[in-house]
Amino acid sequence: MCATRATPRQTPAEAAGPARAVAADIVPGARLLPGHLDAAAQRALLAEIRALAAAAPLYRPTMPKTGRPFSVRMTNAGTFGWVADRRGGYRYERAHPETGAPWPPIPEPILAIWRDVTGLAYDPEACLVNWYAPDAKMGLHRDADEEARDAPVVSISLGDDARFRLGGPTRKGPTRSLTLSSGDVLVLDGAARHAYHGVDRLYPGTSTLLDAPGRLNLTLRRVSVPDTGA
Ligand SMILES: O=C(O)CCC(=O)C(=O)O
Ligand SMILES: [Mn+2]
Repeated sequence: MCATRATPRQTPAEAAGPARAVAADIVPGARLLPGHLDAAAQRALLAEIRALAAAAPLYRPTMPKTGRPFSVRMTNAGTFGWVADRRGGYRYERAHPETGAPWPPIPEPILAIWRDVTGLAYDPEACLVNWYAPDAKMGLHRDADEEARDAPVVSISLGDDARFRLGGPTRKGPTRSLTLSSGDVLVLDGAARHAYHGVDRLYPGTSTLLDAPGRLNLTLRRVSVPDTGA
């Protein structure tokens, strides 16, 4: 599977040590699936994301406290989209904050990845698309705006490698870094579902999937508590 990875050279993080298969050792419930998507699947997904971004353009959310813009540009698919601004803080909305249009549905191939890696009977309701330009990053945070607190979060990486930091339940606790490469899928379940995490940096030029240096990340989340019939 790794043979299909579009990473022509080692990143500093990879050169530094065995950072690829350790996600589960950092926080129980974190499962890294390196190279889960082969090159053809990555290209197919990219076409889906381009169509999605044509309908729901990438935009820059702003920090609720300071009003400063994120370095990451975002859009969403699904019933709910994750948004952030001074007016309402971090939250889910049914419509794009700039166009006012409902988010497009989550493309079927993306739902298929969720079903494949989680084995769950219910689907995600939000697919956050993060676009990282080469100098973009995402600070340490927890995904905590969902009612469905026990549903896993599934994260899909496309494009250049990124240094992902994964910690524990407190912001100040120990963290470990791992490299996320194009085609990797990371499942945050159990304790890891509530762990602090962030993206420290990109390694521009490590993937040839995208036309320009940068990285796309898809984060799939269940927002409302699923009816499991229990
Ligand atoms: O880009 C990533 O790998 C992580 C994204 C993330 O944590 C988020 O969107 O909440
Ligand atoms: Mn997150």
